[in-house]
Amino acid sequence: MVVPALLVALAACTGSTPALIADATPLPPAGDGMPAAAEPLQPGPDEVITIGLRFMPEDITVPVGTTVTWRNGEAIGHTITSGAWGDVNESTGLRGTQSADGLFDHALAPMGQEGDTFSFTFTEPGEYSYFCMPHLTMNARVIVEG
Ligand SMILES: [Cu+2]
Repeated sequence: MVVPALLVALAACTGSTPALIADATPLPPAGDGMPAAAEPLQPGPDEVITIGLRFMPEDITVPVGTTVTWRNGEAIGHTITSGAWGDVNESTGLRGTQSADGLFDHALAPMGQEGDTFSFTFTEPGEYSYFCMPHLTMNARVIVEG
């Protein structure tokens, strides 16, 4: 008596599963806490995207000889300016100091316009800090490994 009853219960449970799935509303894919976008921007290999007044990723590590490309992911201009930055406020993310060193300095056009990408080839190992001149939240590094 016990075994057939259990089989019936399992069958009923299994039988109801497709109906539950069919009734379920599809959930949006889990993100990083970013608002859902029609075309979510993800940096490709050796690529940095400017989005939300940040560089993404803020630290990128590449082998020596790599050409890194920056791509503007929003409708405002940025600069890719090499040089040291520091004294970043932990709560606001704003840097307190900056010092361009002239290795590269490019005005990145808004997304979709001519000049919305910039590439630079790193031929020496080292840590290369850079920032966006007008936006104090935009502070990042390229780490070049030999
Ligand atoms: Cu900027």
